[in-house]
Amino acid sequence: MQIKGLYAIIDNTLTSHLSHPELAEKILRGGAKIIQLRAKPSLSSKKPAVSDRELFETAKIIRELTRQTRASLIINDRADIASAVEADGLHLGQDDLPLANARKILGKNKVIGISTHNIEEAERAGKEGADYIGFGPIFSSETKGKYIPPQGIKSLKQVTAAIDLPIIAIGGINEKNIEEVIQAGADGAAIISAITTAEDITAKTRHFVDLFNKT
Ligand code: 3NM
Repeated sequence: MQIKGLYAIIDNTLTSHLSHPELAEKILRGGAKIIQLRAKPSLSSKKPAVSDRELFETAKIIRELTRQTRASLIINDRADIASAVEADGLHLGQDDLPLANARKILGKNKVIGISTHNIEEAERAGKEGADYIGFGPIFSSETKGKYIPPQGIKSLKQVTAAIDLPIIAIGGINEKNIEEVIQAGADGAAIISAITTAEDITAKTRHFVDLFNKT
């Protein structure tokens, strides 16, 4: 699969009235070709995280939706769930399973990406064999949960110049600032709130998909 363009994250942290499959359906209808399932416990309530079975069932439904729309599915954090639903890939954070171990579970043919928050982490992820690098937060983001200082466009430019892997920029990306992100050399943009909180999620997704198709 090609890691390029809109990378839409299916996360209902800010829109808990929609289930993950409902969000995925709207976003896929907007033409997204890469989606990531990110099921974290809600930040605002004390609800526990979803059970493994529930996560698996959700991932299975979304896998089917991506098959119907010829989109790729990446699972956040969980190599076991990625493997169980035959996802296209896995996305790891700095505190998740080490890449080499996740690779053993998933094999060479699955895509594995890593979240990085500075150039050193990005370079390390490249050396460890990541297939793509998530870099951020570029701008300040309400969605992440844990506060990480925004890295800005200047750092994004440094990373895109230094690392010869697809770079997916993340964090606070919206309609107003996405051009800057593309001009900084990012191969794609991972977006949550600018899509999930839109009045028309499908139309907003389509807007971002078209923007990348133009470039
Ligand atoms: N990871 P939004 S920022 C999930 O910097 C996530 O690694 C980040 O959501 C990182 O598009 C972020 O609403 C949140 O800002 C992205």
